[in-house]
Amino acid sequence: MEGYQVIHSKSPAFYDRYERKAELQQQTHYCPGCGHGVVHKLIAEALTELGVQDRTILVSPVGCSVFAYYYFDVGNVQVAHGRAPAAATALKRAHPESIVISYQGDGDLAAIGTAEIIHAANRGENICVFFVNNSIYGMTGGQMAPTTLVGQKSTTSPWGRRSHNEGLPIHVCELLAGLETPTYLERVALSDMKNIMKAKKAVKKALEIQKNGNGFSLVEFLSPCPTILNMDPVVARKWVGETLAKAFPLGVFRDRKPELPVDATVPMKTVAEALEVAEERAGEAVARRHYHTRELAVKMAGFGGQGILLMGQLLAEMGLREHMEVSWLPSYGPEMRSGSAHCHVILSHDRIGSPLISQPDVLVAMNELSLHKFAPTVASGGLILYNSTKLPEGFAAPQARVVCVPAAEIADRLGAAKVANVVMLGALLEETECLPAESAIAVLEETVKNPRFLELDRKAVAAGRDYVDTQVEVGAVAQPDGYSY
Ligand SMILES: Cc1ncc(C[n+]2csc(CCOP(=O)(O)OP(=O)(O)O)c2C)c(N)n1
Ligand code: SF4
Repeated sequence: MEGYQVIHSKSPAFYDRYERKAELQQQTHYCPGCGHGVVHKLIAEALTELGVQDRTILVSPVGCSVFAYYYFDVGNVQVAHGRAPAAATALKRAHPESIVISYQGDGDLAAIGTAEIIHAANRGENICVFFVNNSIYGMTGGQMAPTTLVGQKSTTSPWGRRSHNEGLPIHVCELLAGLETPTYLERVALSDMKNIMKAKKAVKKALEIQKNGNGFSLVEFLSPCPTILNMDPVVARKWVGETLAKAFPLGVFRDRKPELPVDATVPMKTVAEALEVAEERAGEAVARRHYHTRELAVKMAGFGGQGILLMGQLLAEMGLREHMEVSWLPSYGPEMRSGSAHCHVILSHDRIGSPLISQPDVLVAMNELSLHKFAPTVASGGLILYNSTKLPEGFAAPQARVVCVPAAEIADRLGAAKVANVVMLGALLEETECLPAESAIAVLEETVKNPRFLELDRKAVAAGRDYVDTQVEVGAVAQPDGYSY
């Protein structure tokens, strides 16, 4: 802009736009005067200054800051209420080179997540926890938090917190300072510029500790929540400095690297070593087979009792036999029979990020309900296998190839309606060529102990493959009135 010089600009650790709200892309979702925005800014600036944005993973909580992932241009994971330190532990251990941040409110960290924070700190996990203490549950409308002050009113303590009934406020830094393992614990306040600058130093220091592999840090920010406290933003900031900081003294509660004895009598082993499968696995890696896809995400759905979950397990077992990474995630309703059941199976040559599939490459729909429900979610260019001779009238899934396989009818002809799932598995193998059919037979031989059922399952796999081979032309797409070639 002419006549102006930009001396301060947005940190590159933030996205340019807040994508969630088309109409408010330059505005955060936080209330005016909220401390979360300030903490975000301090973290973003520190990430840039330390040059670690590219390898940072931010774990967002449940609470007003649940949408932190809309702002930070880093790896983002959002987790269930209170579980952020546990998720951060897993992320850091799986990716030791990354910088992992657990971002949490006081309801999240000090109420439902009490166990997670204490144990993560006690294990001395090499993570940073940024803990926003605004003395109240913000997002849910102002219930009492473990940090609510004695006498402070909330929707669940309308007469004010009473120590004899609700207990005294929990001082997280002091509590964690009772443990041997944390490296750095500091409480700061977002009450004025001087304290905000101290808060910035604390954020940077915590990140540096992690960067240098020096263990667990937690920075607690006393933070204004003008909306719930029903205060003007300026008054809320003042209240933080004058009232909240009196009950929660500011300062450093721990600043030293713990010297932990290493028990040399207990050797460190990987899970594979402990299970004595390490060598075998190493050999297997060389024998790894490569199919035409790097990853195949399959959703299988139908009624309970149709063997949907078993079909998924068999496919996952087959993947394991072929030395692939696999995941199997079941989902079923409360009814044992006739309720809906579905499962997600991923076969991959790389590590699997999440077992949850939102856009399957392949949908196996064993009934009409599942076809209608899940077909729109199938990825463009994906495949739908439908258990019928033809599609329901009016059904269309233009983005995918739809192939009808009358698995139930074929199973009936084989003399056992319940092997329809195995027929469909055979059809899936043939249509996708994702895994060799011998692998299915090997898995069935291991799983099915009764020779009569095993024979039936063999026939079912063969019949499913045969149907696709002989009845479905290459490139066929099913239409409501049958096949169009
Ligand atoms: C398991 C579970 N219990 C309860 C809730 C409801 N809930 C959502 S946010 C929240 C409190 C958030 O307060 P806080 O952590 O202090 O964060 P703030 O909103 O003040 O930033 C609660 C209780 C939930 N989402 N999940
Ligand atoms: S309710 Fe409070 S914590 Fe939540 S966004 Fe508004 S000011 Fe911030």
